[in-house]
Amino acid sequence: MLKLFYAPATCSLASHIALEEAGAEYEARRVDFSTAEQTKPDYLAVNPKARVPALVTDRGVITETPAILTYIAQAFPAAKLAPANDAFAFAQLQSFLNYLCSTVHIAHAHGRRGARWADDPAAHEAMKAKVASNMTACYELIESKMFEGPFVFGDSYSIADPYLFTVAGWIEPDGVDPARFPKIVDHRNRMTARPAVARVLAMLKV
Ligand SMILES: N[C@@H](CCC(=O)N[C@@H](CS)C(=O)NCC(=O)O)C(=O)O
Repeated sequence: MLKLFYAPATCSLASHIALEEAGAEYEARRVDFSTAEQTKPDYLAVNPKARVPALVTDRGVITETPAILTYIAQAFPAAKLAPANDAFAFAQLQSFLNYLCSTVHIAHAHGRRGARWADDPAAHEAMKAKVASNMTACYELIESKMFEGPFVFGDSYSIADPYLFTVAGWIEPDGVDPARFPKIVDHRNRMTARPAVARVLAMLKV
């Protein structure tokens, strides 16, 4: 059975929702950030990157949200979470996932994880000070150029949607004005009404 290593209020939410949407049988295993469990030998044996998510499959461990989401979509084709047999549409999907992973998530991380990039507390403050404006620029691009509606790729719900939902949860914590992004906020609200999303959110509250 698949096993997802996750932590609440992190990017692992996207993979968690995708597993539910796919109707996968999986075990969800919480990693306790309050004790820095992600840095302990037992977890490093699963994911030496010391991060969540990590998805354990019968063929090995998958890390990196875009890779996990794509695996879920391809392992459960009946759920139709990614375009099949359409190289361009699949590339567009990858482009969206990778933008969230490599640009938006990194801009967000500069607010809380500045120690990855600098030791100087003044540099941490300088990085924090840029988060709201950098994230605003990212959401502007998504809202105006990337999001088709009602889902990220028009009428087709895909693995891009739980990932956008996850990243849109950072709007307020990152000091971004949600009123500037009506499409993203509307998508976020509609996502919470999906049974798969509601199940995961209820499970995370326990
Ligand atoms: N590129 C990775 C990023 C994973 C990542 O940074 N996860 C964060 C939570 S959102 C984490 O585990 N942080 C733990 C830490 O920094 O100690 C992905 O997209 O899966």
